[in-house]
Amino acid sequence: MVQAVANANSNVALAKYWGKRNEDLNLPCTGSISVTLAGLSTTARVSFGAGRDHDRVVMNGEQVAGSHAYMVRQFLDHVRQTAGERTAAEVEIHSSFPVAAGLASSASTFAALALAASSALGLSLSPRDLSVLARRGSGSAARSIFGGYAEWLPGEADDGSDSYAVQLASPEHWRLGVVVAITDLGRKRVGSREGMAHALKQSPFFPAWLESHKADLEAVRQGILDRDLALTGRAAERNCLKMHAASMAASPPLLYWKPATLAVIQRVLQLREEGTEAYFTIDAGPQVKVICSWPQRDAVAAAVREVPGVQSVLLSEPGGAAELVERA
Ligand code: 2P0
Repeated sequence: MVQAVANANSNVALAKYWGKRNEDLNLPCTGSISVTLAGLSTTARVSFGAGRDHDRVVMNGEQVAGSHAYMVRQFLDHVRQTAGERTAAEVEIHSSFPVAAGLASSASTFAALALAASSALGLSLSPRDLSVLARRGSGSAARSIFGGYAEWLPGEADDGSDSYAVQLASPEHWRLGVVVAITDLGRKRVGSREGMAHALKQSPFFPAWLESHKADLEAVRQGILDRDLALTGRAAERNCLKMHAASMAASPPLLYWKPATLAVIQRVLQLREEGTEAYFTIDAGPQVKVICSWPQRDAVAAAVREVPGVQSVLLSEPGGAAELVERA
């Protein structure tokens, strides 16, 4: 039997991935840029050759079936094919934060799985190849291979060989404060995969989302390189609102927000009027991530915690790359 354990952090996109040009290979319509989130991590243990007939997938202590298990099995098939392996796997996944609630659990899960499964099978992949592999599991996982700030280059090749993430800047380059406001812990009704496909096909605003994305991406990249919070934050907010506007305008509509999501947005805007530089972003769920300067992180967290409907607040900052914890 061979096994490996790896750990990867989640990430939050400041210029977002929303829409694919190839659904089978998770090839995006646009580039995207994210911050890898310290402390919001997933550990994956993968063992091959333990004499099982079928892959067994356990997430946070419970055996999973349905679409989650299917995605993991499909991913394992791809890794097995690459490594010339035939045996079934036992997979244990553990996340330190609520899964399927818009906190990018698929990003940290597939980044950790890519590293654990490829290491267990003796594939010694470069970070770039690991990013290509992680992308096959879930697009946003391509970025979670790297620590700090990562940019996923969309690529042009039909086989996806040039669609991977690169590190834009290390965690030490800019110690950003990241405050995560949890407004609802229920499982979301429409996952990202379905949601972005629906927006692409059914939203009259989707072409506008694509056309205006590049300017946001460039502003976010420059903002990060210059450690310019206003440039980064304003572009991230614009980009987030456009992604959600395009989704809301789809038919039938796709609305990820809860009342408390909007209440946190309003509080962040008010914080800025009061002189505290803080900016929001929201992924495919109701939680709000607020970025701010490191020294203001506690004050921003305290303000957000008091917003009616906020259940809890997590504190994060730019975190490290995916890591191999053990190989046997
Ligand atoms: C992002 N999201 O850039 C965007 C913003 C959600 C909103 O990437 O189908 O779970 O597995 O490639 O990566 C979430 O989408 O989708 C996501 P798949 P994924 O972070």
